[in-house]
Amino acid sequence: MTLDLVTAGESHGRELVAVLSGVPAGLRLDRAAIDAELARRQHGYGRGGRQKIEKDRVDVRAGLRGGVTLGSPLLLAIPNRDWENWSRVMDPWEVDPEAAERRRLTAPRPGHADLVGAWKYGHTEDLRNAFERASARETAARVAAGAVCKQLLTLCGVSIRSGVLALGGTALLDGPPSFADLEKVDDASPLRTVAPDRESDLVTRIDEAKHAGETLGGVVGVVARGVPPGLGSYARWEERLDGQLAQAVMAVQAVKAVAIGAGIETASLPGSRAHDPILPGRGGLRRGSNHTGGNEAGVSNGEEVVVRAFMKPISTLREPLPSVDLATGKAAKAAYERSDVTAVPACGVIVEAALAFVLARALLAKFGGDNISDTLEALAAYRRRLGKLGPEGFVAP
Ligand code: EPS
Repeated sequence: MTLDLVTAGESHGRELVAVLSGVPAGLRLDRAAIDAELARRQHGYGRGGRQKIEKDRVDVRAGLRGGVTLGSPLLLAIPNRDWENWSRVMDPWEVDPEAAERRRLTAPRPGHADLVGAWKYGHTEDLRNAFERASARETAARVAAGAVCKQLLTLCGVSIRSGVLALGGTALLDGPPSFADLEKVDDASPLRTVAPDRESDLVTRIDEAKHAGETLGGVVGVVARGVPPGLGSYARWEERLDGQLAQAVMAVQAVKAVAIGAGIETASLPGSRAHDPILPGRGGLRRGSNHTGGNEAGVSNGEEVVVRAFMKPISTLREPLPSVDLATGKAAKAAYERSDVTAVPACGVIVEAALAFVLARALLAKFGGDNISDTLEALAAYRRRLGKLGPEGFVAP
């Protein structure tokens, strides 16, 4: 049984849902911890009016009894509060034609799903049919599922952190972050950056962008510590852990590039400086550096798993770019509805969830277990097998 995630739901529909199947039975879930992840995703300076409406909370509808997983698929639902204002436009069975007409969109935004969605699915009449699903609101469902994966990972000794490394062209940290860099991030700060003392300048930058009808992108770093060596495989290309991570992170809305470790920087270094020396350590092997970001040959090597995601600016602009009205075929300004100026701080939380899902899936693929205690026993046996030739910190207790 493999860990599997499907999400469903439209941005202004009744709710978002995630079906997470393959979670072992016997895992006690903490509901408040899932809600806390949802709240972290909603936090961050630069969000628009929608976040004032929503207060995301998880509702677990299946797969759980008395707070403990049953081994059956988990159904996680996050109601959309805004549904109240949109039900006549978005009702699954009966749409009010006048209300829908008022909300109809025909001039696609460059960079959003509008145009490709119209072409691919035949949504030319009303682009809303494309972008409602493409909206980054969907990431609330991924974060809820990721929060469940994090609870499983915590039992296995894995923790994940994230932070903003750059925003709107201002870099706060060059190169890949370490877990220690991300420990400087204050979740309660306006922007969740690695340099909290510089956030007030960035807040001003966001205010200026808002005033100018602009949007801003940036870079987030996410690091997982305590990942057992041996997740993923070089034996089959599709099982390579770095490939799985890149796919899941690139699949976050507006992410246009992904780097594992110092993947970008090592391209310009000679081999002698690019690779991480293997050294004798205290009770295990240690590495002289972690340029590889915890991944060698598509397999975790026990070092911190380090990922950077590069996010483009949000494509809904108050000063819209040139487009074509698909109803008339004539030049027009792209559609505008309220939007965020930036969602880079939220992107960090979402990439954490993407990492949590991929690492939990790879961990369950290696250690299996219909019940969580089977998984933990298999992990402990593996730890014993590696013994003193395993990575420092992952040796027999
Ligand atoms: C989004 C547009 C905005 C964002 C939304 C993503 O929503 P609305 O159209 O309702 O103003 O706020 O993100 C969220 C709602 C969220 O919870 O992250 C888009 O078009 O991608």
